Amino acid sequence: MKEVQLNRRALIAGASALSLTAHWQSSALGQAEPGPVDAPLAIATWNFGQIAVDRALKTLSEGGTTLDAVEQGIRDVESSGGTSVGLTGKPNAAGFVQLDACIMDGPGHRAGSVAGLEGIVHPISAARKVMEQTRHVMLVGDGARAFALKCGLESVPIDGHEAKAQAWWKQVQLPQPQQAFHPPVGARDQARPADDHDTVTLLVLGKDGTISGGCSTSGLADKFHGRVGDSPILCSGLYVDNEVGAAGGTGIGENIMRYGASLLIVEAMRRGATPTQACHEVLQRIMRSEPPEKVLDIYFIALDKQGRYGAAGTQEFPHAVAYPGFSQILTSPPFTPPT
Ligand code: SD4
Repeated sequence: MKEVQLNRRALIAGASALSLTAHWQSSALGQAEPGPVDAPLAIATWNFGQIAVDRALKTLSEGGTTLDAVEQGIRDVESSGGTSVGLTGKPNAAGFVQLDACIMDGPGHRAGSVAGLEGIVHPISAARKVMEQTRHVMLVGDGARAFALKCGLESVPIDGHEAKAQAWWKQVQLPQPQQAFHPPVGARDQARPADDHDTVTLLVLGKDGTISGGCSTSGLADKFHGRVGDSPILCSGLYVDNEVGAAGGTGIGENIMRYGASLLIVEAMRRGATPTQACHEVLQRIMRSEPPEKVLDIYFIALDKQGRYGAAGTQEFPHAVAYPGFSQILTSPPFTPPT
């Protein structure tokens, strides 16, 4: 697996090698950013995103739709034994893995999502079933599990969870309002906090211009029982607009969902920003509104209808990109807003 740092130094030093493959071009912001590529194109969060993008391209090459590509790519990560996606994910504070997932299809602007889902092996498939087999967009908790079971999705028993969760709620100490609203506090440029969360978010552009996206996660480790993050919330952890492009997030969901960040990124692209510029614009906007001492730990990926893609976050951000003849982990540098 080859990692490429998306910065000016890499652009200059590696220009001959990189330009042959990743179509780099210099952006108005002075940072390297990828130029358009011929679809199909897939981009996904983190190193495990490579499993997702490779499977997405394979699914397309076998005749699948972009929606199939998203579902299959994410299913592979869900069953890869990773520590923050699927049933091997991070337990919450009560000791249970509660999963969030969402899927969105450009054509028809359709979407489905599940939140707080327990004991279902492929939450992304549950989200797709919500989209395709109900007149709703989102199902949560017990209802989402019952629906997934009714659809015949693979499951494991969750006997006794409810009683234990109630016992956990009885003894939990609630933080004071100020501590609750601003966790954790530290230097904004400090290294990324310990590996306590990660979401797979996957965006796919098909040859015909069709765009689909999805995400799946166990959410933040040690979260409150019942806590839902940004990932299953449309416009926050994921947004797809077939006329423009798509965006998705990962990181501390509370710092994404209060801004509807994925929608903001797509809307910035609608106004003419490239995917990288759009991610930067929204990061800058969020950073401006938050206390400077607050650790935000948020990351975004985006692609547009023209086959451009980009990613950026508050810290170094590995993400996977694939299109025919190319599949790599790229690493975007920490975003620092212009002064
Ligand atoms: C959440 N955004 O539940 C998810 C977790 C995540 O990288 O993506 N972490 O808040």
